[in-house]
Amino acid sequence: MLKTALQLEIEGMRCNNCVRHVTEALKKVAGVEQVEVSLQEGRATVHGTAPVEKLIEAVREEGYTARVA
Ligand SMILES: [Cu+2]
Repeated sequence: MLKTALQLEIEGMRCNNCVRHVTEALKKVAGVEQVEVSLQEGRATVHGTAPVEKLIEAVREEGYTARVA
């Protein structure tokens, strides 16, 4: 069941490798059920129960900037 969908603005993604890094980082966060990342929109949609601070932290650790969209 998909409980909530959070939208994050991601800064710093330039190619599909960046998309993969961000996607994998988000998927590793406890409570995340599904992740969609759009390079064009610079945006990630995250489904699940993970707290937003953990998501932002995970993206930051990969070298990108995230904030709630
Ligand atoms: Cu890249």
